[in-house]
Amino acid sequence: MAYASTLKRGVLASLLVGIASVWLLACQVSDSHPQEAEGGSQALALWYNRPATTWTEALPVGNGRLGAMVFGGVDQEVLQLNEDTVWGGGPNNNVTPSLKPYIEEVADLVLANRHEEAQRLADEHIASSNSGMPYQTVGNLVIDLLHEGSADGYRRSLDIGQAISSVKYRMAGVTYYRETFSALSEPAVVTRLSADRPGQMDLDIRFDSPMAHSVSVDGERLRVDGKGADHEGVSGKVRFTMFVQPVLDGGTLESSGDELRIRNANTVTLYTVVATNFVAYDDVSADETAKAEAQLAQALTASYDAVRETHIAHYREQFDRVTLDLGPTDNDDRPTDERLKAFAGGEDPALAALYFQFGRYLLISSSQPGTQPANLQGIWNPQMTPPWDSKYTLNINAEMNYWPAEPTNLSELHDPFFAMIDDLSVSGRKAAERLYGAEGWMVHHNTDIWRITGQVDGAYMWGQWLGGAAWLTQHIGYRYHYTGDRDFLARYYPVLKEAARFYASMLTEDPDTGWRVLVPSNSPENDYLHRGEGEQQAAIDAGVTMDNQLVFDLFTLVEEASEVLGQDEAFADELAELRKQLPPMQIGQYGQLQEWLQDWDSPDDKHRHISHLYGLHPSNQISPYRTPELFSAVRTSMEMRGDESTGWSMGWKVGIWARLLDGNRAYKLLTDQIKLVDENTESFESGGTYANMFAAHPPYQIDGNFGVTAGISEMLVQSHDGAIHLLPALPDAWPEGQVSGLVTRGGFVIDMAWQNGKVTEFTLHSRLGGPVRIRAHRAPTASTNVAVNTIDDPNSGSPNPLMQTPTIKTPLIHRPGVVKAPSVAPVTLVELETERGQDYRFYF
Ligand code: FUC
Repeated sequence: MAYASTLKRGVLASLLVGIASVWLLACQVSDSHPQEAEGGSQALALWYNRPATTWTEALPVGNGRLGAMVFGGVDQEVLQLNEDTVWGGGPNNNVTPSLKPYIEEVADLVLANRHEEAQRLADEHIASSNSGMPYQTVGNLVIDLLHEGSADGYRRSLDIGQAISSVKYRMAGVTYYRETFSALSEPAVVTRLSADRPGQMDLDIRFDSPMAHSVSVDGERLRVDGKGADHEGVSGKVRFTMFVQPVLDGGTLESSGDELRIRNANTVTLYTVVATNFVAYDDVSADETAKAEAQLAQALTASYDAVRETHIAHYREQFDRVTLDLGPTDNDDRPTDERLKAFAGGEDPALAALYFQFGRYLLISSSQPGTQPANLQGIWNPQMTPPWDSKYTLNINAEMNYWPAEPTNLSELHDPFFAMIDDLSVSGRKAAERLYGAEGWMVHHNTDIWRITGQVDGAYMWGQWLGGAAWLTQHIGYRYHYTGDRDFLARYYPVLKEAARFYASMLTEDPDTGWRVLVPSNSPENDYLHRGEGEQQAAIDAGVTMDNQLVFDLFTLVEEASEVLGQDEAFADELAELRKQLPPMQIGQYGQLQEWLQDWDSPDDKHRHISHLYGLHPSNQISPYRTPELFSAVRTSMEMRGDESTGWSMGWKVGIWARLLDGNRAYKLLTDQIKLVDENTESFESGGTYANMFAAHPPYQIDGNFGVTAGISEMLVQSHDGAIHLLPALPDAWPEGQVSGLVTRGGFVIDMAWQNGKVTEFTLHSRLGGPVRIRAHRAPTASTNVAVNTIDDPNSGSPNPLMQTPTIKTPLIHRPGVVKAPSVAPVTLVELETERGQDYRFYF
């Protein structure tokens, strides 16, 4: 069946509604079996048989910096554009020194156990000059296609094997084909419109945006000049210039007002560039127009085919490092949104594999060396004030974005995150000194492109959190442990050291216990005293479990780095001494891991944050082999918290159940997250996935995608617990499969296949050499001539320096009777010595 093409002009919104209603009146098109852009693979495609009618149906493309959401209409194509430095406001830091006496008073009240008074005082007085600036859209490139007739055979797809989005349909005997990509090799979004008959391309090109902007025609190109908005008293300092340059094969190009008109062309290729005056978080002195000119010149030097080819090659060099096959699907002929709807009830392991790979696609598309790190929405945002300003929330969300980077073989995509940490280590000195009179650097629970470090959105349950620097710097450890890169460690050692100096100077003796604690802080973003609306709640505390775990990990990392680099022995000794005085983890009255210093957890608490479980994941302080009671306590806490929550929370829970070695429960969480929701879903904590596979908080938040990708890799291979653990949490739903290219600590790359839920063979590629331990259901046999020794004591410690596990304080168990012994599948531990660059093959 076909649907009529209508040619209407008007504002974007009415056109989108128009597309929707035409669609509803006259669908369905689907006579065609899906076909990919040439060279693509069906298994790696998202596809739909109708145009996008909402933003979360549109398909994202990006080169780390420049992003577009492609709607794929028949009468009208819309590319909603982003550039990762288009933010509101300008260089500033929201550190407000007048808060210092209040922070001190709140700390004293907490230590005197006057928590409610402390909270009241904090709520009244602790707020910064601003709560950060918003990430903003550039606007919409609108292409009106002036063909008339009925379209059939419509297909819109995103080929994540090649990073190309495409639209195809037939109208009046002509097949139209359109593709868009954000070139990884050039600084441009490239769109080509073509047909299988000459002279069919009649189109008008224009631009609209909610941002302050002007549009003009500059020679044969469209030019837009715009600026970032003023926000919360900070004036907008970002300026951007955008050019859209059409390149025609045949036909004519004319301008009319601020539009370009193309008639009778055979093909049209549009090169869209956007540049800003942003140089660094404290410098907006660049010439945006000169940058845009240079970008356009660069994009136009090669032919379309050459740009496309280099883009694909660049993309595949990163993407193809990991392949994943979790089993077949019967749903190949169903559009992606229908597969999402059916996932929980059906058998579609291939969709879980697609979800995993889509997370890698999104990281490649939103974070490349030299770009800004992926923010709350990666780089895709149509608004001027998106939810939470689409900033960087540091009490889980920003870190989660980078969980897949090292294990899924995309290490260099982690670079923008380190660059941000570097910036914060400078801007955060002001916060440490002026708010706490402390040494080193710190940041609270949020930052933005200007690298603000003060409290955001008030103290309440979030703003007064002290853990930002400690959590961020764990990533320096991950990078080092996965790559063994000592130069990197040396380069970032001062950042680590200065973060540790902040915490060392902040740790205060708790008068009740004598332990050294951080105060005032909170367990992100949960409260222990929750009363009815309008009444005083309380979240502020000292020595919360997550803070203790974070400081423990940071000090441990600095001690390790100091030893590896042979410097600062005295400082490392000082940290080791302080580390011993941190509170131990505690197992409370229900057998749960205590979230706070006091046993305040409630079995009714279903809060989305599970911060105290950081000790199990992403940290490695808790283990079934080394700390069985704590391992069991985490399980109890997870049972208490329940499953369904926000997208990112469920992504985290997939990883936690994987670390709890429970594959079926991890899979259950996947089914909670891989379920179709739409833009009208209002429930704040229900998770789910939009038609375009963006994760829903709701609303859209990219961390849910990255959390699930990291979680699936944790289900297949783990390496945090002194050994490479093969298939630690495989669900019954994936009895057969194979994966290649997953990376572990120690710089090992794993290719593996399994059948009947058990590994049948694997190859270990040793990038760095050195000893390694492997944990599997039984001892493997080596095809290569190498000695493999069975290790009897699972707690004897890894011989590989990059796979060390910490020795933590003995936990306090308040009611030993309620702590259950964990039940975990028996495993065999073997050890071998590897040589740098060699492959080792094994079978069972
Ligand atoms: C934290 C979370 C919210 C949301 C926001 C961006 O504040 O508690 O759920 O993800 O970050």
